[in-house]
Amino acid sequence: MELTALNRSFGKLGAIAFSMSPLGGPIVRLRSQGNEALIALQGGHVLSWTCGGIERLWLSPVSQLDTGKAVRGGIPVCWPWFGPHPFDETKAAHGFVRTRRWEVASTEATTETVKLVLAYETGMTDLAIWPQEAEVRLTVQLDAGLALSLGTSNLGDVPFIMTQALHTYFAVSDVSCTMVEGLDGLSYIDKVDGGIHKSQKGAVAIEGEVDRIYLGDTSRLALVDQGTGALPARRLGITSRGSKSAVVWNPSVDKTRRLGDMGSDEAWRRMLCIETTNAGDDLVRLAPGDDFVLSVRYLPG
Ligand code: TA6
Repeated sequence: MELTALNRSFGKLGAIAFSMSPLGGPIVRLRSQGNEALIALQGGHVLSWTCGGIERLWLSPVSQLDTGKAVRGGIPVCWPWFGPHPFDETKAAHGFVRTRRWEVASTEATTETVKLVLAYETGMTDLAIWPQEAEVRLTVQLDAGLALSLGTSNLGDVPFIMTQALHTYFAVSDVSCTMVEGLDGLSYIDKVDGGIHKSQKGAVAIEGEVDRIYLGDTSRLALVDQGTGALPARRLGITSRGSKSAVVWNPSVDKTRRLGDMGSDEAWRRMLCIETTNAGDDLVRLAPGDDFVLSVRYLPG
């Protein structure tokens, strides 16, 4: 559906508007309580979230839309698998919906909150990659904070197992003075150290490349950015449901260079991924007709 029709059908004056992004694809802008979010129809991808006048997400300055490549930064939707494909390494990491065009299902705006629902239903082109019939829906709710719900429905007649993630790239003043609280005592898979299982002691500090899948109660986390002389300290609460895992990732300098799409070799200093997942041992099995929701809410303070 093109932009005029989208605005006619789903736009809400002053709250919800569709436009063409300078990144090269259609986006929707949500506004509520002086806060704003930008979401691309490609991948149901949240590109930006400003809250209290501060951009809370990191987005690579070289990101482009509609290039067939996933956008680096924001909140990628990794579905219907997280990380490498479970048994076919020729398939793209983190599933295939990041580069698909999602449809607008509904919009809603009140004085307190604004809501957008985007949906993607697997089709013929996907069967070769993933032979299941399913629909994935992303609900984005903007108010004093930002909430996302990722719902999956099994539309087929056979069960399937999936993993997934809301792979959020947070903007930080400097990753060396940033920590993640709420994971103390949990076991984690250390992907930088041969995938061995370790136990977290205290808050997670970021020293060198960090790529960890934490397992257990990850429902109440916090990003604690102590700030630098130039940039203020800030804290962000991260509460989730439907997840028994979480990922903390920072590529550091070598992987930043290998990725080649972070915008600069030093970009890793200004971002930290804290991902709400069903990953590692935290698998989701959906019987025919079943639904499953993974959700997260971000709130400053
Ligand atoms: O969630 C962490 C991770 O799995 C890292 O290993 C790294 O690969 C990152 O995701 C980015 O993946 P992408 O496919 O977006 O380049």
